[in-house]
Amino acid sequence: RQGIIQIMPVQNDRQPHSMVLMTGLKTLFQKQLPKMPRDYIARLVYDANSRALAIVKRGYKVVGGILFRPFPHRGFSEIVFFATASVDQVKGYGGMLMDHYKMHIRKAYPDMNHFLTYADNYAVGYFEKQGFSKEITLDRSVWAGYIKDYEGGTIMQCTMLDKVDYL
Ligand code: 1VU
Repeated sequence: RQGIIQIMPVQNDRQPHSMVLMTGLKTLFQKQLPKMPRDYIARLVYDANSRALAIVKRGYKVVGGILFRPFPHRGFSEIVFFATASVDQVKGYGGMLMDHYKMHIRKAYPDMNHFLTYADNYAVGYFEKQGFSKEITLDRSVWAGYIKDYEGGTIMQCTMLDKVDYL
């Protein structure tokens, strides 16, 4: 199984394997997002309302991850944390993970077409490449008070089009 990479859905269901992957995600985000308070990252990773996809090597080693909070009744999902491990950056893992996330949302929540995120300023270019824009077309009343507001971040939106097959 050496070198095998999988993308696995993760949530706090108290299963031992999920705990291993959540700890891996927490460690990854704490390392890659050093400006975020460590306990804040831990709290959100283990939160029962958080969902994640992890890029996993050999069944347990987390080398990339996306943590998100779906709001199905509001039609959007917030991307809370997104990172790949330093040694694995610029290998296409980030793009692969974002594509997989879009596909995952389309399957799990067919009526959810919007993603919002507070991007770190230096990651804005990256998110633009993944289809995000600084132009927020979703009405403020839909998301205000739901998503986490970060100082020094730029709010960005991505909208999936019905006619595009992300699956
Ligand atoms: O497709 P191309 O080859 O043309 O481009 C690549 C890559 O060159 C480009 N890219 C960027 N472009 C502009 N600004 C950047 N900062 C940037 N980083 C990469 O994007 C294309 C895809 O690259 P990739 O699929 O190889 O992506 P990585 O695996 O390198 O992952 C990118 C991230 C940003 C996730 C990675 O560099 C990382 O973990 N950085 C540290 C943590 C971070 O900044 N995360 C985002 C913070 S915002 C947040 O968490 C709230 C959501």
